[in-house]
Amino acid sequence: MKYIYYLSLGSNLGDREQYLANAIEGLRRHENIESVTPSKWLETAPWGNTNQGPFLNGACKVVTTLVPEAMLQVMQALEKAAGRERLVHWGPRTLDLDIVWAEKEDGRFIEVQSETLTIPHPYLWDRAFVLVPLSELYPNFIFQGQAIGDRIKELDEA
Ligand code: PH2
Ligand code: MG
Ligand code: MG
Repeated sequence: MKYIYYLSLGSNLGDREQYLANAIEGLRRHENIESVTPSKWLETAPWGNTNQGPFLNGACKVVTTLVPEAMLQVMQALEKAAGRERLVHWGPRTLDLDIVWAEKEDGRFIEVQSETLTIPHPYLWDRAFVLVPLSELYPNFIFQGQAIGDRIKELDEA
């Protein structure tokens, strides 16, 4: 059974581009990860806690046999390798990797609700910095009956 994960990537400390590039390389090196397709990176203003520097954000599509909890562990190891320190909730970070959406290879979407993991990501539909790169990888994405392009326009006008 294969899984398709859509990840959001973000960095707003140090060499942001290098942290994102290393994360993509780290995913590609994993023996149980078959393919990794990154979006373009874009610079975004901080959302939520606005008292921090601008982010470099992007998304990537991952095809793998890893189950969600195993995928999360791989991502957390990469965050740790990037020197990620969890000091402030929504605070500055060298590397943040989040699973925002997941499907099985037959296209059925995956829901996870555990202590460590929530899929779909609870703020998926509220953050342009997630949706703009995601739309590049998944232009036909529809969530709660709404097309991703329409949602991006709506957020832009808000
Ligand atoms: N991540 C956050 C909080 N705020 N803002 C932007 N622009 N980009 C992020 O990746 C981001 C954020 C918490 O994960
Ligand atoms: Mg995050
Ligand atoms: Mg995170």
